Amino acid sequence: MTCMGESLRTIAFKVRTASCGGTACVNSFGDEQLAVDLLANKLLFEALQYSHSCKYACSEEVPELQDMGGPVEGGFSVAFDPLDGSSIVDTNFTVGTIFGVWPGDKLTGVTGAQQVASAMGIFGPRTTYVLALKDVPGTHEFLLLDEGKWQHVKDTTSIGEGKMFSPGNLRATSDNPEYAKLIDYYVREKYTLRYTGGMVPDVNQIIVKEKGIFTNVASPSAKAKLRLLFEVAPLGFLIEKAGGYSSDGKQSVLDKVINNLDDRTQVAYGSKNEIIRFEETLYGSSRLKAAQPVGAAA
Ligand code: FDP
Repeated sequence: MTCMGESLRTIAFKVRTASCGGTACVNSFGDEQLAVDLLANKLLFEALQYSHSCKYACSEEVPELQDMGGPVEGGFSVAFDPLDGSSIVDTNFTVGTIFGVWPGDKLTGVTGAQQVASAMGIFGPRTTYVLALKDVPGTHEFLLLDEGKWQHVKDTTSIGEGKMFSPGNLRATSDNPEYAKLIDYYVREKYTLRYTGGMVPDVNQIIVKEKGIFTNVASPSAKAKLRLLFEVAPLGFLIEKAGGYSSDGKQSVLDKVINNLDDRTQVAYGSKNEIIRFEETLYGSSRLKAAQPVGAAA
């Protein structure tokens, strides 16, 4: 985690100083450089090799297991999305790195619940490192200080109720009537819309504000695009360690077996009642029990 933190510092600097168009970045001399997502990818692989405790690593950019030289016994394997939201780098929105850590040498045939740690590096006006460790309660936020140190600034141990929504893949409402009903419910009930289109800031706000719901639902014409291994499971671990809930519509995303490195899924993260409403509205019932009935969207 320390080595990953080192590369997050460098990535933050690059994100801040690279002048990026949609597909290419240039430095201050006008030379074309590696796009920041590819640079982040390279830095993170280097950090994992340097850590001497990583056996395999793979990333959304290089979705095949790469041997990092660490031990299987007592070592870890890491999956990461080097720069999520690369399509909003040019607009200067917040982007971030996501990674999940599994014990040993397996990243398939495992579930998100088997992670020993997960984290996001968040590159916005401030740089933060938000992480959760299996044996430590809560999800923890560290702020990057000017002198280069990480300062612990917040821990989140519960996600309460509050009307804030982040509706991803909204185009799916055109041919998924249940998703359309859910969105209508949020609008009718005067929820506050907070959506950037970057999964890292959109999920981080639930942890920081300790309320809300993030949805990314599929339909026949707008298929699920979020990857279980690189994005959904690590963020699910952060949300559940923070006292929140996750769902693919029927079960926690942490209980889904990762069969292929490229598996995709729909997902929701949020408070308990929001996840109950999400499951009831999409599939008619929820595995979770609320203290009081929350009611599906009519
Ligand atoms: P992007 O395509 O910009 O990389 O991971 C994919 C992702 O961004 C997420 O960060 C984001 O939540 C989602 O796609 C946005 O999808 P929609 O535009 O369909 O809402």
